[in-house]
Amino acid sequence: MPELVRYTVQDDVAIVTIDNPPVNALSPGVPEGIDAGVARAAADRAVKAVVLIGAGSTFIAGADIKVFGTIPNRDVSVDRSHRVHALLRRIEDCPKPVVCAIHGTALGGGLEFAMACHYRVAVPGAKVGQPEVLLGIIPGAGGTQRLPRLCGVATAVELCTLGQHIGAKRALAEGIVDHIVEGDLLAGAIAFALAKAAAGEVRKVREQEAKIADYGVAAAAIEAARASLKKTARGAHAPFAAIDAIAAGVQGGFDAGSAREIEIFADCVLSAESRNLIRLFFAEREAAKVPGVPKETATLEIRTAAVVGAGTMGGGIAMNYANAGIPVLLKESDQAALDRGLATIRKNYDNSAAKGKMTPEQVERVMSLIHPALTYEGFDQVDIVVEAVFENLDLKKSVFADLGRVTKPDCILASNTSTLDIDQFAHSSGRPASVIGHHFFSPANVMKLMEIVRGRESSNQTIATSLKLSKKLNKVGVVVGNCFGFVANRMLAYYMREAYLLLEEGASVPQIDKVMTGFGMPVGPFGMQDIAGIDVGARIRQYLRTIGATRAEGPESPVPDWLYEMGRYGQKTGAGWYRYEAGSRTPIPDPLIEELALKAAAERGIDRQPVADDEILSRIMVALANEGANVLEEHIAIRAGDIDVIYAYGFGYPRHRGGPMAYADSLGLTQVLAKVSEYRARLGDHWRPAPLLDRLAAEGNSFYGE
Ligand code: T1G
Ligand code: NAD
Repeated sequence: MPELVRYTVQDDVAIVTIDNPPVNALSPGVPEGIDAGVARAAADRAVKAVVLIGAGSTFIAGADIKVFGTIPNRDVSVDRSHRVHALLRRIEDCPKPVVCAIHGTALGGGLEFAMACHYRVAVPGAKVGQPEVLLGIIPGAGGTQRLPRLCGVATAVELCTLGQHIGAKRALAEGIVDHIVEGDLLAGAIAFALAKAAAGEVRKVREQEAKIADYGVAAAAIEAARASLKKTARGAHAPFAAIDAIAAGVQGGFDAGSAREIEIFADCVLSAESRNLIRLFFAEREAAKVPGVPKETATLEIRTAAVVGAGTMGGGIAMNYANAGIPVLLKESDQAALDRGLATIRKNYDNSAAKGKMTPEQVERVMSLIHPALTYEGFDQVDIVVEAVFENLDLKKSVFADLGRVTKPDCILASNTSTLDIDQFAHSSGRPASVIGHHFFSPANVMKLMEIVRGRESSNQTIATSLKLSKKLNKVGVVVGNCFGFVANRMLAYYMREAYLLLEEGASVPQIDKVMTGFGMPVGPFGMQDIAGIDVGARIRQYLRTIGATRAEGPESPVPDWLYEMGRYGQKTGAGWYRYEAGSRTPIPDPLIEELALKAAAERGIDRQPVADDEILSRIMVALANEGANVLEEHIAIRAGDIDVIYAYGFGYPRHRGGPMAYADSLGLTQVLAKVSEYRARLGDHWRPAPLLDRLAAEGNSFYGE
């Protein structure tokens, strides 16, 4: 059994080192080891102070998330929490100064252990946070009580409800950290601890009341947070639970607040919301592991890049590279298009600066990394090219033929195509092993998802390099197979099919969008299409008709193409499924859509009737899961978790619901299959159950159990 916590003495200071790779999680044995170390130091007459520090790349990154799945019931959770709270009090009650030395991250239980220490020092690059809400829980080891006492209620509420990690500089300014150590952390922490010992200073955070004393200020911060969460939580409960625990401590004091925290934590950790979010946490890490692509596969260094096409996507993709500090050539077909593309990039950065997210110097630095081009000059030097020209097969094939000619032999050739066959480009380039899809989502500089589309001959090196690069670009990379629309857009076609058909049957555009936002989607299907552009989908349907194909099996509603012919592309033309006042993004329902739906219904011989909200949600979600089952069966997606990660990051699918596949599992696949069969009988054969769904339902299995 490796020693998870080590005890050494240096310069009369006890060093308690946590060594539980990879992230020093508070796995069983770690809290106990820390407890024993501090107790030993307290009893050791030769020791004047204690330093708590992490071995490896980080301090404690929190409780061991894997353990949560083993909590059988509420009583066990409450009992475990009481034991952790008592343990942290023992650390806090140590008569000698206990200093926590932070590098890497101190997250969740890691920050809570740090706050039970009397002082916290950190290196400049350290990060701290209470990200528990991202797992559907709240801080469960006194964080909702000690944090407000260090940084005040407003900041504590912000950190506990948003779950973001903050840097050492801000943590110092907020009073969470007491000192920044430039140079060697351990030496700095020992010096700090000895100074406190010499001064006889021991400070218990639980006794610090100054920052929560003004009840009026605290209550106002709590109410303001509750009000803003009502707009942003999209149905998640944990953020509200975190506020309740903080409020209980502000109103009733540390002990009452701690008791409330323990109760609330128990409710959260056993909730479906937490199960979904924890499953998604591990699914995201699992997505980085691709069967057949060994972990040790050699990757190429990406130091320079190029993007072909500076339109909606090309510009955003170039920004991703510049944001990552990678110089990028941005090539267009003509000066006017190039100027337009650069102007959009500049506007995006100026908007970020206006919101205080970047300084003007930072804007100039990233802009200086984007090099406009009208020729392929310099392409022989770059490590990767991303193609983002019009979604036209022949055009892309000719661009890949050029790229095969002008780039160096090991340059990666990626395409941002939404739907087209990667293997055709690979062939044109003459270097299929280096060709791969890097499918970003609009807006490309914002959305975190990157579908990595492996072609028939994409090499393991190209795939592994793409996965590593996705992290460098601050994206979540998921490897998918090559088929029309890959995973995200292929399933989306069935999501949209049902939305269009429900409209023809009698539902309204605002009703359908309201049902989906009520479920937790950031925007409904029609609002989303108005953002992405009705023209993008229309051009894809036009291309498919030339090859006798459709996006989704079943009746194809003519309404979106009628809007396209009317030049109603959505927000970019001031009208689409909704109307928009000039300069506004607020959707205004348009009676014209009802007229078009009536006309389409008449053409299909449908008598439009009111449609219940339940029917809308069920049809759309069951269609998504059924096609997801086909995508899994065909190995276009490797795991159900990959699909859920794709939908969480690509379309903002509500994370607390786990994703389309986890949601189907929560309904029970027997139920889902019954719904598919019911719709098939009522609506037509296009509702054919996916063979995998059939089999899993028959086995009483689930997508995640598969
Ligand atoms: N528990 C168990 N495993 C963990 C873990 C954790 N807390 N954090 C990471 N791992 C695993 C992860 O699955 C992966 O495994 C490997 O470590 C590397 O992670 C009481 C209740 C720290 C910023 O939410 O945010 O404390 O795939 O790939 O990109 O109030 O991991 O290699 O097998 O993500 O460098 C709160 C979660 C817990 C932090 C590092 N803490 N972790 O990112 O590496 S709840 C968190 C992270 C809590 C208390 C409550 C990140 C990271 P594998 P990685 P990374
Ligand atoms: P767009 O029309 O906004 O931009 C395409 C750009 O390519 C234009 O500026 C055009 O001038 C330029 N171009 C055309 N031929 C060129 C050439 N030979 N050399 C250099 N530049 C050339 O289109 P977009 O929305 O940015 O889409 C680009 C690609 O990204 C398409 O394959 C599309 O399917 C895909 N995509 C789009 C979205 C989206 O939401 N818009 C999302 C994901 C992927």
